[in-house]
Amino acid sequence: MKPGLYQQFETNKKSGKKSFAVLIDPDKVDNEKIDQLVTLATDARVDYFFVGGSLVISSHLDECIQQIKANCSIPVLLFPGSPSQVSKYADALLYLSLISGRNPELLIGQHVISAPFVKKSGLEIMPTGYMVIDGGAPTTVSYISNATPIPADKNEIAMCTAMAGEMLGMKLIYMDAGSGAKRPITETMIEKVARNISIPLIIGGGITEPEKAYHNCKAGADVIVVGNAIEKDPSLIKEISNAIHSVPVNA
Ligand code: 1GP
Repeated sequence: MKPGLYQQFETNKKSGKKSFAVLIDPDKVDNEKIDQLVTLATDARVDYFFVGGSLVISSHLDECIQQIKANCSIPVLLFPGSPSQVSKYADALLYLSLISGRNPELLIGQHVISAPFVKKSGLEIMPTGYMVIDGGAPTTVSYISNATPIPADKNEIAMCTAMAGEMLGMKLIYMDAGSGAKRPITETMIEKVARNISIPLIIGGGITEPEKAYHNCKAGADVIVVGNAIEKDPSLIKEISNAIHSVPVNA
């Protein structure tokens, strides 16, 4: 266990330093691909790896994380699609509660079942209010979660949901338009949410361009997550990382 990752999130938020997380879905990578991503991410000064997926059909979650850890010092955070996606080899777990939905299983049910296992893992636990925003097409997460996403133009609903999440004790808010979303989350929504919470804000889903990542950060995102676009074109890692890290601190 490596304590202090959340502290790093908080410190970065206070100073206005923006971070970049590369999402790796264990179902979509082989060893060669992991090595390639690790090399590119290290070179591009990527801040975090998020590892997980809505399904994770393959059983090589542990191996995937071990391989990342053996080849770089970038922290690995689990972004689990189900309670079975816990690996002691990661540094921390985004302990997600789907606060935008009304499916009790994903709000608290699965947490009850997995609590002893999660606690035993020794991972740093980051309680995360997970909000799915409509990205223009049904995504795996919206189907699997059986929960209606927040409509893309309902900024006030997003704002109130995030505020409630913070007041309930969540330490992070993750707004996600879903992997491969046609329409990523708007800057207007990000700004509205960011202005009304004081915990770090993670944004992901459908981000394919460095400019978008940059504008998301300017609007108030603290961490940008990109998966799909990088799977298709790994050279984007450097461009997106540069864009995110070029946001002036405390801008
Ligand atoms: C999905 O937020 C992540 O849960 C990343 O989305 O794969 O579209 O980049 P993409």
